[in-house]
Amino acid sequence: MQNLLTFSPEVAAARADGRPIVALESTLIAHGLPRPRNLETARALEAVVREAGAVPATIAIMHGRIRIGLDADQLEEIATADGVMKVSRRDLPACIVQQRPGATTVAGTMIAAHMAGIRVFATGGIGGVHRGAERDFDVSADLEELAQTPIAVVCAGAKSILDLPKTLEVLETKGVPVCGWRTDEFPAFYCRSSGLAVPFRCDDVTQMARGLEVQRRLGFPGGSLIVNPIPAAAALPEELIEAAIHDALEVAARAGIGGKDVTPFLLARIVERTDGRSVDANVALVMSNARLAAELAIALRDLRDDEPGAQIAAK
Ligand code: PSU
Ligand code: MN
Repeated sequence: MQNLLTFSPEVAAARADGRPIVALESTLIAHGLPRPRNLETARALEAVVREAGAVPATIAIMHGRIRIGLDADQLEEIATADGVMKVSRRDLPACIVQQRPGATTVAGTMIAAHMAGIRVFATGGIGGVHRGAERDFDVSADLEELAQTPIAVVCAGAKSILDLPKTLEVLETKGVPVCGWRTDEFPAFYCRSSGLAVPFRCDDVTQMARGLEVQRRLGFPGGSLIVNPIPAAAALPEELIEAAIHDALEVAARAGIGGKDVTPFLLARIVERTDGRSVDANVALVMSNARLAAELAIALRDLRDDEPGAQIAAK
């Protein structure tokens, strides 16, 4: 399978030296943020990971290869080309054989990152159980991926375009640890709180790394979700966002949007309805997640075998 992967020189060197690497997704860039902020953000995310002392690996599909780390031209292509495919698990084979440019979702990025030996991934929000899923069965493949692929995903929770209580229920059923970073509540992307409790809270990055290491040594197949609330200064008022989401859901239903188009459609509509304020918030939270992911990747590298959590797990 390794021959499906192409590493950028920067990521290849980091792997050879055992330096901490943070995976970054590309659907957020191609389909989640409007131009030109998307490309600026893609670059800024890589910069913040480097500043924090780790190596960024933005992941996308190009020319029939899974690219782990993009150069400047490739990053620009993913951000500006028309017809970039949104690639989740089920889309990967077709995207590769048809040699189409593809932007990987949370699920797609987790698969690629795991193949590349990367353990930590930063994004904005995950996909989840959509409102009304009891009727249309719209449940993101991201949840299934978290259940089966061992990557730590750092995100700002999920938008309330989703049904957040149902999303948390599915994560529990599938045995995915959800860890609140310095919070007791599951964050709602643009807002710091959702009124829903997280099962675990963690205030220390080394403890979080230990938890991931224990999970690995237990032989659990799946990943973890680390939820990091949007920085307070960037959070949006709940009324503003709820009104925008309401409107977006209505318009999507009327227009008969379905399948993989639902999430990008809702995101674009929310940008319009908030006069772009949602974009500033989105950029701020994903930057904060990238920084935390870098700290976590560094803490994972620095874990020592004789640490208490590690010893217990080894027996
Ligand atoms: N949620 C966001 N912004 C995003 C996405 C989700 O707040 O850009 C993207 C991610 O790439 C996620 C995907 O993996 O949408 C989920 O799509 P779907 O709901 O079709 O599974
Ligand atoms: Mn869906």
